[in-house]
Amino acid sequence: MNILTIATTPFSDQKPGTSGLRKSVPDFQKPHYLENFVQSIFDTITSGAGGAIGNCTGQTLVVGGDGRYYNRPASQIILKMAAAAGFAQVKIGKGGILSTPAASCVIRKYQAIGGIILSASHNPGGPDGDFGIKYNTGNGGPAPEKVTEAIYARTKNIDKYQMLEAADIDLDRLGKTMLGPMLVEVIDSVTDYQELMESLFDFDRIQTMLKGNFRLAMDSMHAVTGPYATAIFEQRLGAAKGSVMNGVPLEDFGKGHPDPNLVYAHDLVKVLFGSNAPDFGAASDGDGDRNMILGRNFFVTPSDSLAILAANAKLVPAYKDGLAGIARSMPTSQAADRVAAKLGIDCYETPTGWKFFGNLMDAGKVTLCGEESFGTGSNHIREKDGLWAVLFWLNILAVRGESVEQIVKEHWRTYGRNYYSRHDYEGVAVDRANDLVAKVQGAMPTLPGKKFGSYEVAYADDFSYTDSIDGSVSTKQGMRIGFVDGSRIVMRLSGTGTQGATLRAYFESFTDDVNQQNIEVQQALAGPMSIAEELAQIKSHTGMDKPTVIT
Ligand code: G16
Repeated sequence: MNILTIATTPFSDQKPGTSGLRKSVPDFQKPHYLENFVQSIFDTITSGAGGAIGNCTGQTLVVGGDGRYYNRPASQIILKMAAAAGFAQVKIGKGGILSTPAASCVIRKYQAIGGIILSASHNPGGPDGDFGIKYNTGNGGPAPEKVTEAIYARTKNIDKYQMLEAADIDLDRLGKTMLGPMLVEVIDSVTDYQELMESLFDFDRIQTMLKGNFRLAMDSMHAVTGPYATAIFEQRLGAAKGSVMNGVPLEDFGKGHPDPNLVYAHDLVKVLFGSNAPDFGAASDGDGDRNMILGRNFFVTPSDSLAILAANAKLVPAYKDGLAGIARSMPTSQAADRVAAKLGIDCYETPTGWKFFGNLMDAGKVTLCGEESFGTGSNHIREKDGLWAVLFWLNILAVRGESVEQIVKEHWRTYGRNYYSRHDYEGVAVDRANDLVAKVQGAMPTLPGKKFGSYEVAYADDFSYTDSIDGSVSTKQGMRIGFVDGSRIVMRLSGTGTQGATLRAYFESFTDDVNQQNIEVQQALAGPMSIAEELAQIKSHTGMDKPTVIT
């Protein structure tokens, strides 16, 4: 056994964003770039910095990725570095593939100390596309900020990394192999995850529905969920063959943009908004943690979806005894808060990023979590979970026997409707985006009490969050302007893009008047949108007349 020690110098741009380090593939292919970051993860684990575990020796690590371009070579590098770092065992998905929720499931099931997930989520892939890497801790969830900060600190002074000199492992053959002193087990990517899903939902009932007249279309967008969706929906639950669209994972996602929204999931949108549409449509993203839910000619906002799952949770076996609490990210609409209030449970508001839900779930404070960015999940794992959300909806539909649209509209009648939309301005020059933020931040102290037509500002602040479990404080998590009538504007810069800056502007208003619940969304939110333009001069700062994506 020969362990090579390789001298290196730091890269200055390895600060993890909202969800790990995301860069273009050519960035990751630079000599030492991936290795520096992986060694920084291992060094952080060993040093115990930021509350990390304190030891790699003898431990089990999980490795898996979304199958995008560079997943395979990166997996081989990580395996050899893990062997040099002293891990006793690595469990890796076949072909180096595990969806993000499956990786979380495997970490928890086999009590690994953590996992390395290779994904840039919904960002496009291919030789010129994006790649990403993140570290999840032993609870199966994304490393908390104090750990990612410790990893970043290490990347800034790293001077060497270690790697076992060995041949590549055959990642397509299931089973165990020794890599030097370390055991590598190539596991089926689907089995553990499917087993977990069967333990949560009423598969018999869903199967009866899917074998009947109910038609389903699931768009896997040529990304990681293809094999999972085919195994679960078509093979296990009896949906018609072909119900899973774009089900073959491709390294470049078929040149698509695997982001399940109304713009990028155009194949599915065409089917669900076309003639003879199926009863239910869903899409998931590059790494399988996001979901979009559609009914026949009907879009369910992710914020409404969270609220509806919460309101109907008792219909699902795993949640039949009720929920401990709900959590949503700050920009997510307040629809879930209304359900929580009615159920008499707490609703927590956290910054954007799934990592902020982990402590609340570990402490038993919340059962369901959700984000406006097409993420929904529960305490069954510590990641958001696209196919879980689809199964949750199918379970509700099977029990209630109503259409998606009927269920959503009935929800609005009961709880009121939170109109909601997000406008993204992608690829903005970074200094222009920072100017916009500075301008709004500067205006904020003058806003409370100010009137814009019929809208009066109730509060304006930059969101700051104190974790109620470990006391850690995260500041500057998004500018929010709340109005007396319950409407809100939120603006923040995305932490997941790789080119320039992405401005996200979120708009929300509320009505409990059933006669006002069917207005076109952009029209219903026109007031807050024009106030945002007045305050932030979005058009001139971004140089764009309209958003690049509206959801
Ligand atoms: C990641 C995070 C989510 C976050 C989303 C958008 O999702 O895990 O918590 O809501 O990014 O973040 P931002 O608005 O900063 O771009 P994913 O699916 O990309 O891992």
